[in-house]
Amino acid sequence: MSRFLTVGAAQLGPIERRHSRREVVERLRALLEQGRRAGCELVVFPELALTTFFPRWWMEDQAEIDFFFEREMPSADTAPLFEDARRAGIGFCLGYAELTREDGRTRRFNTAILVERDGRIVSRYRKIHLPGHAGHEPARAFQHLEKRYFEPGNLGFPVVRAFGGLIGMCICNDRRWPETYRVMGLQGVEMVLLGYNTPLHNPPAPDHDEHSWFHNALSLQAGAYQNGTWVVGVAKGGIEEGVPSLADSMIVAPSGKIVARAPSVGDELIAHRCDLDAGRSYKTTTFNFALHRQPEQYRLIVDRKGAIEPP
Ligand code: ING
Repeated sequence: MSRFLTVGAAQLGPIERRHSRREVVERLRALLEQGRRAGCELVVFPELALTTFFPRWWMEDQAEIDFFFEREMPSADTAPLFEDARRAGIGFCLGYAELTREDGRTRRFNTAILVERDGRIVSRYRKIHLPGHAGHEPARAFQHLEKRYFEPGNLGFPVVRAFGGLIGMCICNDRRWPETYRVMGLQGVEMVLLGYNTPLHNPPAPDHDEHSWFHNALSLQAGAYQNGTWVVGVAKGGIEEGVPSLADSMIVAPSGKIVARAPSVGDELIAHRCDLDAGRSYKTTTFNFALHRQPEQYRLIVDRKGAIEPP
């Protein structure tokens, strides 16, 4: 008896700096309603889905920076989304900038939460791979200051039992690193949920720009196939505060096949009825980790941070 989970990828178009949390939450509620009508049990929103992608700007005033962070979740502004979801019996994944107090100090993370159909937050993930730079680089057309505004995540890559399966999360740049999927694969993950804000121009490597769509799909499809898991990638796309950003949200099967893909660059829901057992034939044969992997030969992956070439 297969376990099916109908999941929706709720792609967002641009969020401008002037858009209030309340205005954005109304867009999220509209996408959730589209998900309800499509029969979704789980709706996935993008990375930093409550605000514009503020790491594109150099800011020095901490109060100005902290404007973009949430101190509580749900908050007064996001409570209506939680209420709609609970009332509809739909779960969701939401990316946002998290400001919290831990170990006696203020911490700031690029965070995603997983909310079950009864409204409970059942998992939290904090982005581990922070791309970009920490210092002001005015020569760039726009900044990418995630290393300045966030700490690297301190929760690992958790996989939880939810929605009748094994669900994991990651965020944006994480999707480009095979370690991300493998750590979750080693926990038996059946569906990886991730949001992204990806500029179509990468100032340090403009020659990569034309490959943006290919690199996105390649990363999601490889992660799915090599770990026998579903991968749901959800964009905040379009031209946001003057920065053209990749859309191309998609749902990828454990075979690596793309089964749903957003044709627009705006607010749009795509959905698919996912068979959570579809990864089994990969996990029990080609990617039977227990049978085939040789971890003692992989030491460098954990012990070494940067590449060291032979003499
Ligand atoms: N954004 C980008 C991403 O990894 C980036 C950073 C852009 C990396 C272009 C490489 C090329 O999709 C975030 N938010 O991680």
